[in-house]
Amino acid sequence: MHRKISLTRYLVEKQHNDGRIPPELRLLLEVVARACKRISLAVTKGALGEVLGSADSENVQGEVQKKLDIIANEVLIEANEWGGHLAAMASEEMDDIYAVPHRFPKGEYLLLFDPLDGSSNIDVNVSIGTIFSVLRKQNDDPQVIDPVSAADFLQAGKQQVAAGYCVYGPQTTLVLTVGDGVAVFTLDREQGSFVLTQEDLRIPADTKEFAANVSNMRHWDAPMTRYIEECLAGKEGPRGKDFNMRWVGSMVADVHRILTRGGIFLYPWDRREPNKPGKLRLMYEANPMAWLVEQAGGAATNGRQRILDIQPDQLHERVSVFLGSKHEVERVTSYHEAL
Ligand code: P6P
Repeated sequence: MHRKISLTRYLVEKQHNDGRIPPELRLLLEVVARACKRISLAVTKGALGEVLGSADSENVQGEVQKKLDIIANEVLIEANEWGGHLAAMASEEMDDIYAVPHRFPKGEYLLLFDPLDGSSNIDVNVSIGTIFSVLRKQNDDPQVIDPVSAADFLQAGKQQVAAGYCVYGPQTTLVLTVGDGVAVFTLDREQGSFVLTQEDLRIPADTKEFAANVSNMRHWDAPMTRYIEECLAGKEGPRGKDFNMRWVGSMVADVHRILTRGGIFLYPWDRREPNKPGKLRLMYEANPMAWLVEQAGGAATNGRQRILDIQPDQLHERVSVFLGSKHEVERVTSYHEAL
């Protein structure tokens, strides 16, 4: 039975015992966790909190925003802007970056987030979540007074110093990595704190479970179609085993299942919008999830390249995502490379 300690103690130990994270990063992670607790409270109110439904506005992606999308975004901004640990923030819900206002102290970290991923599930009471990624501002020369810009965020995912998500499901669960494995914290609502419930998550290299929106099959290119058709062919087919399918339509919920019991998540390019490399966003969905999956022994590619090696050109750029059990990701990636 592993130790039951709070998130705060876990982070203090990472800071003092392992020298893994500096105090400002520990503060940042505690503030993000506190914001997730507030978002969880708003989410669980549902119709009683008058937080369901559309906000009658669109985000930078051209997607209709839900009221909770905007609430979650505001909670994260307000919780993090005054602490002195950040230079700026970037969000799926905001066109440009949010530089910490002059009235507040500045730090060296850059926080990126999808404040409420899977929001199409909000009104039907299916798990949703907050995804976050932390980078360090590169030119942190105190003499350099230049204002932070979107260009500071355009770093490959392998530059992340922390990444995680909070899934608002039957439990509210925070999953985090600072580069030495993946830890899971469950919210104890009576204490009001996140408690460590799993350490060193490991994803099995093999799986019989895939997560894809198969209704898009006619729009896929050949390697993706081949991979899924082979899974559907089951034990009579080339894979020689039957597969199961799970698709929540909420990346946080699908990735949490894969981190917990294995599987492969696939969201490829498709010909509905051929100019977009995929649906999911690189900086605040694919990168944090890819790092978590790799830290748990899995793999994450865009079909041809390790996601964490991709050098971003734009803050909101999209990417194809294949992540989860290592051997399956390697297989579907090899099908793309064979093209
Ligand atoms: P589709 C949610 O909108 C999201 O960005 C991810 O959380 C999820 O995995 C995906 O889109 C679902 O996409 O096309 O199946 O609705």
